Amino acid sequence: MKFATKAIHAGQEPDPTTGAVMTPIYQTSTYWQKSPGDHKGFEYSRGTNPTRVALEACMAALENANHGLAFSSGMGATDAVMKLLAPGDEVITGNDLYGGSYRIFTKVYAKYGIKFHFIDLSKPENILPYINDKTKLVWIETPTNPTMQIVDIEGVGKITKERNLLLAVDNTFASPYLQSPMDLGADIVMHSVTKYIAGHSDVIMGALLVNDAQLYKNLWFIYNACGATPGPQDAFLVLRGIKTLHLRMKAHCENGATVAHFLKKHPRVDKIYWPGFEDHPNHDIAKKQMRDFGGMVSFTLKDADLQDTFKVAASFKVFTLAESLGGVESLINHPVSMTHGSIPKEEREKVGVTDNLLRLSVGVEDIEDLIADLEQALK
Ligand code: P1T
Repeated sequence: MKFATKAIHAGQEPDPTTGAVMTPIYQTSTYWQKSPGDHKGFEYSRGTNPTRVALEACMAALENANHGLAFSSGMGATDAVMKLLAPGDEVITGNDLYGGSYRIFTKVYAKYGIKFHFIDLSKPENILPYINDKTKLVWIETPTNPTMQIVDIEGVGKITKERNLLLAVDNTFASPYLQSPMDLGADIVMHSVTKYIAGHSDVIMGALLVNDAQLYKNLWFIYNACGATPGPQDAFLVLRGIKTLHLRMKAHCENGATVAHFLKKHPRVDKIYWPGFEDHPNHDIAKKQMRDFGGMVSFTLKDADLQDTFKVAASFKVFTLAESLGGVESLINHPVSMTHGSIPKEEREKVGVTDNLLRLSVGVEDIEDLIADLEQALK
């Protein structure tokens, strides 16, 4: 099956009891057993719930993976991957990441004896000097949040395969519509489902998608033992949102490209971060591993300090000033004070997360209204 057909049908058979075409919200915590252990495959909803099982199968199909696990947030999914590790293990990751990922690595897992190397991942071979016998996992985000760096998944995957390391890819910014890390050598694909997959800014959820049966078993153990699993209402909302993922992504990409080109010519804009530009440092890799360039665009304001940037951020009328991304509505975010506040100034400034940086999640509204809003706000 191709992408759109999977988005609409994968994991979703008519309900066996009633024939309901849409997967019902199985609002139950527990399930009847005829005699102890004799049940219909469901025992307790922390571990399995039919609405969530349908969603997990659909997300796995979209990522070309054998197994899916839904978590109560993207951070819950990341947390489960970290729990595969033991004190003394080492992780290699990028120097531009969602602030919450940086926070859980440095403030939670470093305390448990796990060492993280935050490095420039613009070339796969950059990881080589950091690999030693304690290295267990390479964690990459591509495109990165918020400076839209592109990491060569296939290149990193070759290195991790040869050395028997796990490769996890946070595919949130691209979505499965634009990029398939499993086909490029990833062992684990992670999503903040909250974003493009759910698509309507009304759910917080995460996911892990894997191929290897033992890895799935290990992650399922953590999922059930630690319990960061979402409820059936949220699973239903995501199943509903996912059916239009392909339609939404086409519109996000089209509007994102128009916005990026508009900003590039604007006299108040200094740097612009969008992988579709030929002069983006890893444009060739983006072209190779992505099917389009997405709806996320970041830029800096020329000669602007924090107060000037706040003023512009608060001047939008169609773009809403808010954290998050990937919903149908356009959002503007100030990373330094909002999503990336937990990254120390000297760390974030090395990769361009400066006081004058703004990040747009370009939605699917009429493009003329988005451009007019940018024009008036930048004045
Ligand atoms: O918010 P949550 O569903 O827990 O997902 C965390 C997360 C993980 N990975 C990436 C790349 C993300 O962007 C996020 C969440 N990001 C935002 C809320 C944001 O505005 O950037």
